[in-house]
Amino acid sequence: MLKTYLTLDVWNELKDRKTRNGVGLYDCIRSGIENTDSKIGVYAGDAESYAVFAALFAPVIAECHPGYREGGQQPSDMDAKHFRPGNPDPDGNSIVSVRIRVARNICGYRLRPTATGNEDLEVEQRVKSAAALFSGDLAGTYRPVGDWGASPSHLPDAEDHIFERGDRFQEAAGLNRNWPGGRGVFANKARSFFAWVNEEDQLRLISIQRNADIAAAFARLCEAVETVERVLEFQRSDTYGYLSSCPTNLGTGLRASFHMRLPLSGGSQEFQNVCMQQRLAVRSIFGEQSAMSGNIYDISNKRRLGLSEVECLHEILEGAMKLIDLEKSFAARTTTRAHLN
Ligand code: DAR
Repeated sequence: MLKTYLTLDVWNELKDRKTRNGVGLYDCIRSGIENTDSKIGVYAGDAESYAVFAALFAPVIAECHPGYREGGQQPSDMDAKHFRPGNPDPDGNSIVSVRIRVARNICGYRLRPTATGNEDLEVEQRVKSAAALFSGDLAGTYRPVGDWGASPSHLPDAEDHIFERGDRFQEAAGLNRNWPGGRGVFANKARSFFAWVNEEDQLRLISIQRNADIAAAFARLCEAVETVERVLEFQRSDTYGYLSSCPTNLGTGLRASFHMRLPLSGGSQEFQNVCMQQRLAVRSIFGEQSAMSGNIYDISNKRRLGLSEVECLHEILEGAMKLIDLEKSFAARTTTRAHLN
């Protein structure tokens, strides 16, 4: 997208601009300059970057969020009572787990790509204080990344518990500066809720169900957000909603992903058509930059801006149910062929 939208005119318009924090155009485009295979290639160095470098960010944002119209009021709905769906996978054959996360950044600090070491440490302390308010199912412990040590025996066993040093895209964006200072993970006792501190955003709140119960995952996440909002105020604008370093996470900052077992239809042209029509992103279950392997897919909502958190969940739910129907139709064809042979 950087190649497409950083035209010579846009470059000449933006190249000498700085935000009040001193963030320049290069701070925002370095990742895409150094990694020309980036899908996006840009990160915002601070909140003001979205306005100061709007000539570049606005078209990127429009492409990241299909159907988004610049200038609208971004809605927000983190009320779990507004999302009470039925079980999308009553047979229990397709959905292995569901994970919902929101990205948030605290007012008064730069975004992570240009954050100073002191800002990272201050954010870490503020989040730890907020995490001390978690009670009941959310109660747990915070562990700085530096504490994990090198030996795998120290690493927690839950796949979503840890985050590692950022990939080459994040490295070039400046997200690994002062690693591992100020980074850490809060986990509740049941390992169904995590708070990542100072990864790509200052805060990632993550709720997991190792089944298809997306309503339970969302209810837990809403409780966690309501708790931390007692002491933390998040960066938000009327048009772009909750601000994040990557334009893909503006608006709600919400990525809801199902890990789905689709042995027959997974990867087929019909599978790809449903994902396109339903605005679904498909990733490996081993991470965004990992290769696909096996027949379990990470299926998530592509749109995060221009609709509310509850609407994001309805969108991914509808998409997942269509993929389950497709898998069943493939199974029926297989059965029919078996009968005919
Ligand atoms: N790899 C970067 C980031 C794409 C969006 N994913 C995030 N933000 N984790 C790219 O521009 O391709």
